[in-house]
Amino acid sequence: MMRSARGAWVGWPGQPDLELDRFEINGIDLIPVPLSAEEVADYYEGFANDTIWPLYHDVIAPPQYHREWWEAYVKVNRRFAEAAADVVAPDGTVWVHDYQLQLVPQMIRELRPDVTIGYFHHIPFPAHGLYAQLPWRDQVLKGLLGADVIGFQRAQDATYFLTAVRRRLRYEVKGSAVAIPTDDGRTRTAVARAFPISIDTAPYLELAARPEVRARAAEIRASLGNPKKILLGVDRLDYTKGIRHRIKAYGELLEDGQLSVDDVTFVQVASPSRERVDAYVHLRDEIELAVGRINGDHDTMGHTAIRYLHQGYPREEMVALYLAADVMLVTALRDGMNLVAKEYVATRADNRGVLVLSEFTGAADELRQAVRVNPHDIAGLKDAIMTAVSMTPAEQGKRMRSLRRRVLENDVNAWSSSFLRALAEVRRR
Ligand code: GDG
Repeated sequence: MMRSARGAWVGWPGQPDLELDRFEINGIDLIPVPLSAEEVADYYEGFANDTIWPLYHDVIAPPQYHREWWEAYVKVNRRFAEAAADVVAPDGTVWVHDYQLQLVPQMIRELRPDVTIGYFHHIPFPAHGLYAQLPWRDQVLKGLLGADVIGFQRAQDATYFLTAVRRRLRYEVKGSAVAIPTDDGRTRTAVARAFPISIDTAPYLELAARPEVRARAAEIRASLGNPKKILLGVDRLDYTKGIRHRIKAYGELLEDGQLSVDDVTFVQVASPSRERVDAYVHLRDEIELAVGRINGDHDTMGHTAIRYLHQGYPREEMVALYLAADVMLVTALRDGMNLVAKEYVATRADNRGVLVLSEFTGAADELRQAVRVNPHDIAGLKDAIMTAVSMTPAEQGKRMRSLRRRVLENDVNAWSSSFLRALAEVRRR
């Protein structure tokens, strides 16, 4: 999309204290914005990942509020806004992404009143009772309202945002439109609504059809001892993903004798994430203790209960895992969308396999034919796992066909086109 729009990509190069000149790659202009090691600690690991992330995910972990983190957030947001304002064409369009940059829309508007500004929020927006905790709640709302279109994953997120706007700022809200008073005594309109994100389906379809990827899936099954059923979880190692709840439910099923390691193996890929944030260090310890206990209690010489992989893999391997899995477990306690659910569905061209999906994911709004779960309800989660493990091929096929139709029709191209269409409509007004 960036290439066809001949756009420039403004972003952090991913290493502290790395100053790079702008450069071009694959026909895209890249504009690096540097961060010092201290800014990575205060702005990124601090305010973005230890204040906003837990607050916006229903305070599953306690958010930390520190004034110096906020100051770093303002400073870095300004740096991004200036970089974007510098490169955007006259009357051009800027599309700002995600919770690390919530002040950028307003900052760009001040620098470049000629441009059209979109913002997309990849994570949930919290209910007002939680949002109100944020010491800088009004500043963040005003930052976001600098955009002409503010996109969320779910209708619920947009509703929570609009409620916060009405209650905190007392701006008039009609449907999805907010009337924002301007300095010259007039009003400007911003639109806030849902644009559920999706995946680029083409590479998943292509990889899933490749003979060597299919052979790798068979090899994975064989290396696990050809169990009757393979359960799979794929997540960044994050407390929002409900990995502990999933492991607990599975461990109890082994304990109760409803499942046996002779028939079933659970593969959990937990890719390393935010390893310098305390909450993530504790989570890793908890999960590894639970996995060690369950494996210690249930493994045999030939079969393992949980094959736990704290590693990242190339996409080919992920697709082979999706193809090898009879049941995909997505049990997030809160998740903006959850792309893993959509990737699993996209790869299942044989219309086999069962998706167990938490109702607290954005994906649950669309993927109605999944086995729905409330991951906090361990008994319900156990029932859902048993339903999935014992589902007939005919029932799997019926559900998977409907899930696939949905994902293949609403892919990431449909998502970006609909967002950009909404922005173009604002511009015409
Ligand atoms: C945020 C929101 C929203 C994971 N491990 C490996 C790997 N992955 C890939 C998955 C998937 C992606 O990372 C994770 O996306 P999710 O959507 O599941 O979750 P977040 O990272 O939390 O993303 C989320 C998303 O933004 C988009 O708006 O859906 O709610 O939290 O694509 O496949 N990929 C490879 N190796 C790994 O080990 N190659």
